[in-house]
Amino acid sequence: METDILQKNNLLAQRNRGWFEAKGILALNLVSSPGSGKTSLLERTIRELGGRLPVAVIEGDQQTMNDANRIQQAGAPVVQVNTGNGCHLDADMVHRAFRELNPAEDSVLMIENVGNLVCPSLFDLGEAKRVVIMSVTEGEDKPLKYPNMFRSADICVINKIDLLPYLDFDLPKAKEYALQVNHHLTFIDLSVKSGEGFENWINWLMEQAGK
Ligand SMILES: Nc1nc2c(ncn2[C@@H]2O[C@H](COP(=O)(O)OP(=O)(O)O)[C@@H](O)[C@H]2O)c(=O)[nH]1
Ligand SMILES: [Mg+2]
Repeated sequence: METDILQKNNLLAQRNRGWFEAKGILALNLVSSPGSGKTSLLERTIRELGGRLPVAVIEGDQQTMNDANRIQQAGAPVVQVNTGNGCHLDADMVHRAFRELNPAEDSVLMIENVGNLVCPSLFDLGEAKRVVIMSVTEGEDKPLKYPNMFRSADICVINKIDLLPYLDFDLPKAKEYALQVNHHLTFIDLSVKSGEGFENWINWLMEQAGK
């Protein structure tokens, strides 16, 4: 039964990928533990990109409209998906949210997945790139504990580096562990709060969008 669900999801994800490509939309799937800073990263990205690159957002959470409200305040169109008991977004939810959102051609579609490092790793949403966000308050061993998530990601953002002076977090070790499970992974260290390293994220986004 699990394989059936995943196979069906993969087909729908491929269909999403076709829709995104047809409209020239760069779709990114943001995955992380709760609280690592996904919504904060999106808020600052929307503000910093300004008119350079339109951003639309699909927000996934089990409950509440909180993140959608934050994104709306930041100035981007957003659709909130509540998954109830579900611990991840799937391709069909994204398809329906995408139709409602109807993002502009040549824009970026940010999909904030439900916060946890387990279920979202199994479900392709049709994204071009999967971004795993880790924050320095989480401990450096998370890639070893949740290898599927780090294996399925294309890039790893390490957030909250403003807190490094107050913690024992070993940044090189965290990267070494992540590379053990996925040797293709690349890293962007940044602080959404202070802005340190943020230009590397913006540059990566522009490059992915072909700008
Ligand atoms: N110190 C610090 N706190 C941050 C940073 N980025 C996010 N936060 C805080 O982390 C908490 C969780 O952020 P949020 O964006 O809601 O995380 P999400 O659950 O992954 O969407 C909030 O209190 C943010 O203000 C950062 O770079 N540095
Ligand atoms: Mg959030």
